[in-house]
Amino acid sequence: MIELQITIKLFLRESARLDKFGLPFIIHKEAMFESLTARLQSIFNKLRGKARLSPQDIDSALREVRLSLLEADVHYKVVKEFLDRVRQRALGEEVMSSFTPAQQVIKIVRDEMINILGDGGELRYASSPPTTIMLFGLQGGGKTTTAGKLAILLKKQGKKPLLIATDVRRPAAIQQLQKVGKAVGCDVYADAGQKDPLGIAKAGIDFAKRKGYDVVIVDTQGRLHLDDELLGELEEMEKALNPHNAILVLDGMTGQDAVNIAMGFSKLRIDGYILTKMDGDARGGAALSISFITQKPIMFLGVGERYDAIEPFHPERLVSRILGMGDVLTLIEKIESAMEETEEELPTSFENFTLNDFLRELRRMHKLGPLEHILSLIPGASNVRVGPQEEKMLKKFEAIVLSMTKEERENPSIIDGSRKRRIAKGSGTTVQEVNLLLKRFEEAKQLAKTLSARRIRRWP
Ligand SMILES: Nc1nc2c(ncn2[C@@H]2O[C@H](COP(=O)(O)OP(=O)(O)O)[C@@H](O)[C@H]2O)c(=O)[nH]1
Ligand SMILES: [Mg+2]
Repeated sequence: MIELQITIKLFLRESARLDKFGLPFIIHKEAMFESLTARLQSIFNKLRGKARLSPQDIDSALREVRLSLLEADVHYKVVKEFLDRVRQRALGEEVMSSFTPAQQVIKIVRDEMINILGDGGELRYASSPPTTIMLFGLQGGGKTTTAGKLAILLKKQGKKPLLIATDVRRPAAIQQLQKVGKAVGCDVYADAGQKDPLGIAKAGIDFAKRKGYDVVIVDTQGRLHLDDELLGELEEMEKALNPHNAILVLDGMTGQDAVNIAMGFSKLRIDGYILTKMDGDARGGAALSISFITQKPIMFLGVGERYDAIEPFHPERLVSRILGMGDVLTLIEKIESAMEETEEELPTSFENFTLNDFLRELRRMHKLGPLEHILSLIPGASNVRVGPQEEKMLKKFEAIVLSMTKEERENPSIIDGSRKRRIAKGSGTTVQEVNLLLKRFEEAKQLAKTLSARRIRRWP
């Protein structure tokens, strides 16, 4: 319990500081589900203004929710089912008699969105290795990239994966997979002389057995459009190999098209989906529709071009992001894992926030990864972005604090003009930058205190 409180405090402090540091530098840019999130937030804000909600209030709010979902390219069947469920519960006793009706409605919307998204799917492992994973999908959907991402995930779990290149039709495809393999440190099985994808896959699996690989990831060929020939070939491979995981990789930016493509692949045994490009301007339609329509789980989300940009699919987290609540759990997890690495004493109070705390926080932030990714996880900051300029500034801040003496860090008020010049010189910065850091530090200190109260109250 105490640990949890500390973690939450840390989170609040991280948010506080990021709010303060991030904002002066931020450039607005489209983030995951930005427009859907903005629409829903404005609908909820209208509801929040009312002490009591009438059935008319709820109906008109739900009409707006309906429009925003359709605009986000959510399948109409899903929209209808979702709204039916929300309406039924929202018109029930629990909301009408509540003292916080808007929050009740939001909670219902949240619950039902999670229901619609279904449970996330997980990889199935073979009792005797190698486990086989086949990635299917149209060309450009992200199969090859995702193969590399999965290899990284598996390696992190202590597994030894092997990538198998079976896309023989496109000449550059094998080289592309080899490049990916190199980038993620995973061996690639390929045979440029072979023209039969099934033959290559079988030989690759044999190779994996002989050489002690635990998992093989088969990258298959795709085309720009679904056709019977492609489907026929892939179906033959899928039947012959009977993989432990048959995964369809879908471009999340294509909205309802992704659902149509999934239905097009229904001749194959598909166990689940990976939605890629969820970092861009994905409107959310694919994610919100596909499991409900096809009754198959989403397993992972691809959230960037880098090979570490993949996340296991957690419906409740995605919903929190869609509703603009930020992805608190993901952030807390990240902070916790950064903490484990630092083994530093836990700061437990907002009261004595010194430059030493500040330094530790700066370092922790570097460990957390690119700032813009962290920002996207924070409630209210989900549509802000930070560029390399700002990252550089944070590094400078770190250098400045490092150039201070112990006394100066504990009591910044003693830092006068000559001390500032010394610090600037020592850290390779300017006096103006030292001043900026001190100003930011004061602001962060103030904000950490006030925000700790505000954020707790923000959501039910
Ligand atoms: N932004 C973003 N780009 C991605 C993601 N996954 C794949 N891509 C990009 O999509 C393009 C096509 O990917 P590729 O793996 O070659 O697709 P394939 O034809 O299905 O093998 C490449 O430019 C990738 O960098 C993702 O999650 N986010
Ligand atoms: Mg490919």
